Amino acid sequence: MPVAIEDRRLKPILEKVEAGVRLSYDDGIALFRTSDLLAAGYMANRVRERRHGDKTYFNVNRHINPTDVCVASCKLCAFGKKAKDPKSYTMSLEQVWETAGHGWTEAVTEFHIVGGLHPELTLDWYCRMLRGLKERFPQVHLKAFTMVEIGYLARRESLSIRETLERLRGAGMDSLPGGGAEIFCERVRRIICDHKINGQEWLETARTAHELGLHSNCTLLYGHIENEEDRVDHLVKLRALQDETGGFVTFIPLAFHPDNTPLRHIPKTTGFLDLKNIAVSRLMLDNIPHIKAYWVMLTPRIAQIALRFGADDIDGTVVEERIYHDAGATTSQSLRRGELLQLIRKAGREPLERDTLYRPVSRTETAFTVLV
Ligand code: V47
Repeated sequence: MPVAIEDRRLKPILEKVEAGVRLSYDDGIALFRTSDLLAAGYMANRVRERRHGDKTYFNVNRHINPTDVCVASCKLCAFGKKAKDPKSYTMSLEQVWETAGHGWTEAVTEFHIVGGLHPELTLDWYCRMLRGLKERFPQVHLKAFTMVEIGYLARRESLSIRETLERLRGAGMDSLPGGGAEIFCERVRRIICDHKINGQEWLETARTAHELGLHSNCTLLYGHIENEEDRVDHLVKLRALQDETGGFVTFIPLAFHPDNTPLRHIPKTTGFLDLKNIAVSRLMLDNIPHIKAYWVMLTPRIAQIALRFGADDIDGTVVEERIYHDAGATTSQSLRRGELLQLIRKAGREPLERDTLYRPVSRTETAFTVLV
């Protein structure tokens, strides 16, 4: 199909995309630098449709954030609080289990569980939390703990990453979400999140999880002080690890939300940059099956457009989102299943409810079956 490419530097990239050839680091830089967003979007959409046709995935999930107490003081974050802050909270185990059951009449298939780096919650506490959730909600997939939380727990318990992951898996952890990767470049990491594990440690933790047979997602945080080289370097590192392990399921580009953070002087990302990140990640990450347009972060309007710029997933019902809303997100905290269906259909795509590992889900109003 003929396509108008205004930026002539993109022609060799188009040829590679049409031939299914892997893009180079320099191609990634050219894509980030071009203002020809429509050409980048066209190419990403070609790749997306080759892999998934019109299919657009979503799930019925619930976020649970057991605590916002965090020993780190990352400049990118508006969620974490010190234990002595009267506005901080830590749920009891009973409160976690009770929260899990609140919300919709629509049965959830996934709990997405992340929280601050709490100085006193032990590995045993987290294992009891997972076991209690599995007892009460045996059919629900537990996607829990960023690589950063795993690294912190391991250090506090003087255990290896492998042993920490094994214990959590034994207690019911089914997979890991993609958060905490931010940007692997140490120059940037030192400024935005210097209290976290470094980029190499994030990748090593993901590698260990994958070696144990656990799947995970991965992310990149853009729109703060990083540059195009930092973004492409990050994507290339994820791609290299995926070549080795095949353990990443979905990539989620995350737009920085500056409100209520020490970096609040940084302007919010534009729709242009948001769509560019979706498109470039689809084009660069040729070995990661899914690209998610996280509607909470992008707004449902931009997420819908992203489904024509490389994304094939829109995340889920969420029910109660805190991390982005603490940082000024103006989106709703939840969407109903019917609203997600409408969003996808109105973008001319075919909605497909999935579980966390992308097996199709069939449901009545209050129950579901994972079709294997
Ligand atoms: O780890 C924190 C980021 C992540 C801010 O795996 C911020 O399916 C922007 O990882 N502005 C949490 N971003 C969210 C996340 C996620 C979301 C949806 C789906 C999945 C998945 C994962 O959000 C954090 C951090 O990288 N973050 N603060 C902020 N002010």
